[in-house]
Amino acid sequence: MLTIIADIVNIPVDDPIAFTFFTGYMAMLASSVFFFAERSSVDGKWRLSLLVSGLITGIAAVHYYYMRDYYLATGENPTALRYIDWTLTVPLMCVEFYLLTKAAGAKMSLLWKLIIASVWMLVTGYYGEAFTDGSSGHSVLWGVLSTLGYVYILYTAWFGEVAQLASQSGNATVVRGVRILAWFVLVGWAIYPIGYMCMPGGWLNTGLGWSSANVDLFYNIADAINKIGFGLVVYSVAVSSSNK
Ligand SMILES: *C/C=C(C)/C=C/C=C(C)/C=C/C1=C(C)CCCC1(C)C
Repeated sequence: MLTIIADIVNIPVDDPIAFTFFTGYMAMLASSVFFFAERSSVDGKWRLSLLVSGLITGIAAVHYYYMRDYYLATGENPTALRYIDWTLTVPLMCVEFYLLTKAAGAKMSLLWKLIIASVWMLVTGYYGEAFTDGSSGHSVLWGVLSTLGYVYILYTAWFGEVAQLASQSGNATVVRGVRILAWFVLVGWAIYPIGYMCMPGGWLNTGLGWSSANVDLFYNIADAINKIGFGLVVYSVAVSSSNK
């Protein structure tokens, strides 16, 4: 308890990782309140999408609450909590893609393919991170396997079923929204593998000497951008389609 208090005192001075755990937690919590409250200002068919946006940031807020304390108490990466959070929130981001393209005929099979790809990406990534022996071989092998799932989602969002359904929807707002989400997957999600490469055996760790503590700095920044950003894009699609 006393060490936690001492650590709280030091946060603004010398611990950017703890700082992003605190700000990340507050930002996720505030975003959830916003998405839930705004459900009443959009058309009925968009309410489920906003509920999912609020669940994504809400689930993250609870995990940040615990990850922040874990980090303050131990100074280590809360890897298990991190991956539990992602295993719930990334499939929900796939649900957002499904809901956006549902009116254009998206089927449950599309949702399942995206969910399976995301679970593959996370289980292999977790194996790479949690069971590391510090060697490059381990980190690269599991990192590459994980990237296959990532590339599948990326392809689906840019060129595959999601992109095709969006253009068939004939709704310019949905086309634009899906395109912006695809940019999030390309740029925002790419921050995660960069963080992964900071762990022992990772290329940035062995190559540039970056510390494994930086893993969480990258993950915290990426989570704020992606979870809140995704939700805001869905929100803006919902609002502009509701005012018509
Ligand atoms: C809200 C959480 C999100 C959007 C998490 C996304 C996570 C990824 C895109 C993680 C990807 C990884 C790779 C592509 C390879 C290395 C291992 C991972 C799991 C960090």
